[in-house]
Amino acid sequence: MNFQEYLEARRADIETALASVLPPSPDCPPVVGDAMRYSLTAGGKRLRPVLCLASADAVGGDRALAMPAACALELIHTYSLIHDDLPAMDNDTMRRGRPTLHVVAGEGMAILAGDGLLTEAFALMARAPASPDPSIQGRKLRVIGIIATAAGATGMVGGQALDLVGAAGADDLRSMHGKKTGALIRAAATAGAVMGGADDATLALIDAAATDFGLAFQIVDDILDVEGEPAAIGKTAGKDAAAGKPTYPAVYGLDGARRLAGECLERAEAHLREARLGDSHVMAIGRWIVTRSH
Ligand code: GRG
Repeated sequence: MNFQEYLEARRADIETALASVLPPSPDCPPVVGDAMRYSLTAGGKRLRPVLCLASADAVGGDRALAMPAACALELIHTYSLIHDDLPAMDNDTMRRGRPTLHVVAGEGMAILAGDGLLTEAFALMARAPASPDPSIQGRKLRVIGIIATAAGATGMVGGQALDLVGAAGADDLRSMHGKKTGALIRAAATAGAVMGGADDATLALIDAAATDFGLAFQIVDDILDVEGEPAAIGKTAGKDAAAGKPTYPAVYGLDGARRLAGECLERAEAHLREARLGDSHVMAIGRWIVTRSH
């Protein structure tokens, strides 16, 4: 199966799985369940869940075991976008090609929908996979820890906090983005590998490669913010630069930023080759990250 076919097949699996996740229970009031679904089904790339499943596949694991973590990652990612778009943060009105949730449902409901998505991600991972096998339960617990650390104050929340107060100058751009965007991408790759039963050496190499994927992702995001068409990227373009934030093109120039992204890809490939995963779909995801147009 070539990568495009693989990507389409995994995305279809993920859409089916996500559709069964919301609403979490009949006890969930439709007003918040509908708000959660509005943003979740708005048509994102599903990069993080696809990476999670590809990582489980690459290490020869059972992909189905990684599906709850894959869905949880997308719930957490969607919550982060909803909260990032709030007037108190980036104050964006378009996301994933639709008006942002706070525009259509109000700020309070957008906050609650984000809270609901974040919390449901952990409820989902706690209940699934429900295998009685203690080794599967052990992997599951490890993955819950990996994802919690990546999403929390030492990861995404911490990176967002640094961004919010403008604490990151050009020098620590990489560290701030490593937390804000990179941590969840790393967690996607490592969670999949853990659920797939990877040994520690392979896991470390996948983690190293995914660190470079995360950096490349952010660099390309910054490039698309300069060059991308709003219709293609599904959000307002040029906001970061207009806000005077230090972006990769602003610091390194467009060519310099493109070169940096290419270097990330080369480093990631070296790590994956060392793990004998250079020909895996995980590597193809890295190439997709760098060549994407939205
Ligand atoms: C609010 C705690 C909290 C965190 C927000 C991720 C994030 C932290 C903010 C998003 C700001 C932003 C646009 C960062 C650039 C990188 C990024 C996460 C882009 C959006 O991810 P994609 O391109 O989106 O994977 P889709 O819609 O395709 O899923």
